[in-house]
Amino acid sequence: MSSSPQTGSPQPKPPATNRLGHPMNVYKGAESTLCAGCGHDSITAQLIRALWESDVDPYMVAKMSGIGCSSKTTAYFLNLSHGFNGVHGRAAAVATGSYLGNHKLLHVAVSGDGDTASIGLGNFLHMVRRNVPIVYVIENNGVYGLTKGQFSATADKGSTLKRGWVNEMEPIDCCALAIEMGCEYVARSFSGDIKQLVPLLKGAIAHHGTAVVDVVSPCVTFNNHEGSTKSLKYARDHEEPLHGIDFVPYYEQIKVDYEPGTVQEIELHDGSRLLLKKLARDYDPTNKAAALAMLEEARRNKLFLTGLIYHNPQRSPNLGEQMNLTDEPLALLPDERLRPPAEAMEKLMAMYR
Ligand SMILES: Cc1ncc(C[n+]2csc(CCOP(=O)(O)OP(=O)(O)O)c2C)c(N)n1
Ligand code: SF4
Repeated sequence: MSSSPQTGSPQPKPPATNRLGHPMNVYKGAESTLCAGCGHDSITAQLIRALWESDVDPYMVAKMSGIGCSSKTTAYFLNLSHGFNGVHGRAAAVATGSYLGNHKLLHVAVSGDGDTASIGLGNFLHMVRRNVPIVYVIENNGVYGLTKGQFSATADKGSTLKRGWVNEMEPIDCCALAIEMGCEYVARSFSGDIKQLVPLLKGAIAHHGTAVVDVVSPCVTFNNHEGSTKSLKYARDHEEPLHGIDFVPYYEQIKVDYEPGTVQEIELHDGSRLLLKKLARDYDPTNKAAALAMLEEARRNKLFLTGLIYHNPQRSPNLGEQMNLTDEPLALLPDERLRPPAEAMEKLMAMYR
């Protein structure tokens, strides 16, 4: 006897899919092991959304990173993609090499501010100068998170560490540097600003050359002051361990939603304050000199300017175009097409005899 169709109970809605027919969870990765409340996790969530909404084929992505809490995040999105963790500061270099091997892949590099602005600065600048097509995300928390909070080169002058040390040095502004080096897509945002970050990432994904997205991303370990009952030390001294794992206090992620052209003050987990200024709707991002002047003015007023800071709609050739790369990726060419024939080698050698 056939069972009659059930009536009355609503059918569960199938998950929304993108143009490739994938639900968003196809773009997810492993469970994050970062501290609860870390800004980097918000950026991962926005990257997942931006890749999904951009209909990116997950099998055609290469995720590159160095070493650091930020660099760990490539494991937390796009399970189905290619990925490589390089040495600290070398995301730009390994992504450049990977791009030359297979320029059909979308290259996404995730880096920290220590990674990019200190040890990896030279690599970063040369990636930009060569206009390597890479979505380069800087998860900028002003500290070396993974190695327990030393100042990074983007830390503001006058900011203090948990133990009271004051940063006496001027910060490096990765956006200004990128514009100086010829980058044609430069944006800055805040990790908790979903409305702003997703479209900026989508723009970066669609860009044909290097796209730098510098995202201010709070590190909750700022809150680990001696004497605080939320500190790691306090927790270690007072916890009754159930498992042999580190205790990291739980914090809420900081979320913001504010209008273009306005300033938003944010209190970070350690009680310090950050002033974000969103570029006005009528801001023209195509004027390079004005973009640099705007960044300088923001720096003088201790503001973080957010939005699409610079975009050159007249695109310059990217690295692949400059090098006349074959349409077929080098990685897929058979040996006989990759190796120069014996006569060509002989001719070349003859030139040096
Ligand atoms: C060549 C090299 N130098 C130094 C280190 C030690 N190290 C690992 S992560 C890190 C800093 C990470 O800071 P950042 O790039 O700002 O990322 P975050 O952890 O704050 O996300 C350092 C110095 C290393 N692993 N390799
Ligand atoms: S140490 Fe800081 S940067 Fe690293 S996971 Fe924790 S909150 Fe995030």
